[in-house]
Amino acid sequence: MIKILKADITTLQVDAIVNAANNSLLGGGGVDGAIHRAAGPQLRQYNQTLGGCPTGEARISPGFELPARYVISTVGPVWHGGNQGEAGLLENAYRNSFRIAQDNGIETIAFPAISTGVYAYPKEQAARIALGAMKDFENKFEQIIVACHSEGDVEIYRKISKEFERAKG
Ligand code: AR6
Repeated sequence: MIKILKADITTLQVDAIVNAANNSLLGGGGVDGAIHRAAGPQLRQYNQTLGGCPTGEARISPGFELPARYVISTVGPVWHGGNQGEAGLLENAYRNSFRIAQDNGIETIAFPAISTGVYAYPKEQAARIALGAMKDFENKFEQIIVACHSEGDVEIYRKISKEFERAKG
C-alpha cells in the first residue's frame, strides 16, 4: 500500500525513514537537517564510519532517538536542466533505498520528495519517478509512505498517482 500524507517525516513510526542526504552523509539543511536533529548526534557519528555515499546509492544507519528504527540515507541528483542523467540518478536513489530496506527486513518505509528542495528537481517530474519506483516495490512492503512537507506536494503526488491509475486502465 502506498500512502500520500502531509507529515514531518521525523515523527513517523515506521521501520525506516529515508533521508535526502548529500554525499558526505554528515548532515545538512532541509529534511536532512531535521532528521539529524531528531536522531541526535549519534547519527552523524555513525555515518562518519560509512565513508560517504555516491549519488543514486543508499546507506543504512540506526534511527537512534527517532521513532523509526532505521534511517536510510540516499543522495538524489542536483538538477542541472535534465540532460545530465538526473532522471536515472533519481530513480536509482529510490530503487537502491528499497533494495537496502529489503536486505534489512524493513516492511514499513517513508520517503520525502528527494531532490525537490535544495537540489531543485522539478516537483512533478520527481513525483513521477518516485511513484514509478514505489509501484514496482509496492507488493514487497507492508506500507510505503510519501511524507510530503506541504499540501501542494500532496496534491502533486495525488495527481500523478491518478495519472498512473488511469494509464493502467
Ligand atoms: N519532513 C518531510 N519532508 C521534508 C521535511 C520534513 N521534516 N523537511 C523538508 N522536507 P531537501 P534535496 C522536504 O532540500 O532537494 C540538504 O542540505 C522539502 O520540502 O531537504 O534532496 C542535504 O544535506 C522537499 O520537498 O533535499 C543536501 O545537501 C524535500 O523534503 C540537500 O539538502 C527535499 O528537500 C539535498 O537536497
